[in-house]
Amino acid sequence: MKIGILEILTFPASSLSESCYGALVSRQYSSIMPQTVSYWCRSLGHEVYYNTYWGVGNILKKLPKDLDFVFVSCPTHLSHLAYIVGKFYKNRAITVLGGPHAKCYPEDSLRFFDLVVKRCDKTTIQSILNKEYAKGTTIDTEFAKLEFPSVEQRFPEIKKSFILDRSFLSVVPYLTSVGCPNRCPFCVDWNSEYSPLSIDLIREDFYFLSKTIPSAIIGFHDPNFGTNIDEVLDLMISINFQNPYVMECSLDSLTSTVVKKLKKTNCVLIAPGIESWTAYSQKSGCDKCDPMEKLEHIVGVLENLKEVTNYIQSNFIFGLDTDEGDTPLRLTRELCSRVPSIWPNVNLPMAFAGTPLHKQLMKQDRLLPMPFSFCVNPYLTIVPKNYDIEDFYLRFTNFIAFVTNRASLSKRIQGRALLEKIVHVFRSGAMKLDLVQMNRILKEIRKDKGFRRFHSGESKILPQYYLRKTQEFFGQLYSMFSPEEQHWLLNPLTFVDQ
Ligand code: B12
Ligand code: SF4
Repeated sequence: MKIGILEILTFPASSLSESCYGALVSRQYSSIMPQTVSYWCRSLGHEVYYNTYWGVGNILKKLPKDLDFVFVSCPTHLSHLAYIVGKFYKNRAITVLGGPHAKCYPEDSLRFFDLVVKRCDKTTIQSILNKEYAKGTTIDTEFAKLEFPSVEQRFPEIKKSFILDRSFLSVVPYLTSVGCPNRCPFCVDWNSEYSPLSIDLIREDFYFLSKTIPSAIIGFHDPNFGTNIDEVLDLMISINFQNPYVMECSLDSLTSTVVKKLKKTNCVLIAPGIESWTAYSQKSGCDKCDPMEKLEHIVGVLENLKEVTNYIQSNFIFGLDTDEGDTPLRLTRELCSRVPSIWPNVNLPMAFAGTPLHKQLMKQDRLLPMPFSFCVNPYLTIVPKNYDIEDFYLRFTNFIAFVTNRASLSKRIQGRALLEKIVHVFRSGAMKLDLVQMNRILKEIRKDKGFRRFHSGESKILPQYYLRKTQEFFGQLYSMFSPEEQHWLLNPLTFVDQ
């Protein structure tokens, strides 16, 4: 059979700089599961077309037209693009949606796809191809242990993200574990079992990577890499694994022993999750600290990390129920002044269905009825507990203006290698586009009372601004949808705890 697999990685680019960003950066966001599904289908003897969409070109031309099955994967904010693909192939192939959006919103996804997959293994995919599931089914397979193909086996898929056919600067998505022992209420993995993958297989993959593509960057996609970090670093050191790599982990896993080991490897970017100044302090290894003590502790850890890598991104969330007044962003700003080389990545809280946060906000009637495309920065889809909407956006806008201003940028790139400078300039530019959006939102807040009432939860009527923006997200393709489908897009099933 002919099978297509498409992973959607970003919005369509609307300018040359966005196209360049897509080609160089977003293209490297590809994840392991679509590549794995592609390999499984190949190994079952099918003719497989795997591709990713990184914002350039016509999304409907990324796969052949005449397929028997189409598998699509996307995060929630890009689900409208997946729905376009689902609709396009509706009567041409059996359409299947998997990935983060499918996992959180299967009922809504079934409006546009024949089958939706929450969890799966190779046997599930085989059953789908054998047409064992009726159209309209949500598939959720409990499995004992997920087995992934080796890097060598999924190499044809990995090569798709190579730039100009070269591995230099391309990222190979990699997992050393699945699940997480922590229980953060905003995370889709809050109730998953932690399970490390076989160290022997990891060793074989590392040998293959260093022999075949030694300059490719390894992107560790483990939900919580910190749990496994000691063992993986020991392995890297013992076999002298020198591929560059990027990793995300909670700050508490960066103990002095781990930092010593990190120094012996080729870590080019590290992104510790700090999340908040007043909550999740155990994740920063600072359980009983007050915010000022936490700041000192974090400055200490980040200073040490500077000896490991030049590129440190610290991850925060702004707008949690524990956030109040100017403390959160003032302290983040203070952190940037103390360690000016860091990139502070501040996300707004998102309550994805299936998480305890979603359940809590649904109960408190604090989830805003917004189309899925807004489930990403700089949009706010929840009613914050301690901020009025104008106050919230004013603080956030000032902060982003500070992060992207010339002075902050020049301090951040001082003494850095050319490539690091380019990446920072690109990221600042992309963030400035968010700033433009945030200023427009502020303008709407000030001129439209309905906008304010919507954000305080008093009105359920979607403001005109968001309506126009939704149509903009779809572009000309909006007219592909019938009036009923357009109604679905504007009123997604976000409130069912699925
Ligand atoms: C690695 C990762 C990334 C990487 C790689 C991105 C990517 N494309 O996966 C990077 C750092 C680039 C990234 C970026 C972002 N991420 Co991210 N990321 C993760 C993370 C930590 C792990 C995902 C993973 O690979 N897990 C391992 C696999 C094996 O498990 P799994 O995903 O549960 O998959 C199972 C099933 O879902 C299914 N499946 C998965 N994919 C597919 C595909 C098909 C075709 C099929 C049939 C089945 C299937 O099979 C698996 C086994 O059952 C998750 C958090 C988490 N703890 O899961 C967030 C997560 C996926 N990210 C999230 C978000 C919001 C983002 C960003 C928007 C953040 C931001 N503010 O910019 C960007 C979006 C980038 C993009 N275009 O995709 C959300 C998505 C929620 C949602 N509903 O959309 C998550 C869930 C975090 C959260 N908030 O809880 N992320
Ligand atoms: S530590 Fe990370 S992966 Fe684990 S539950 Fe918290 S946010 Fe999710």
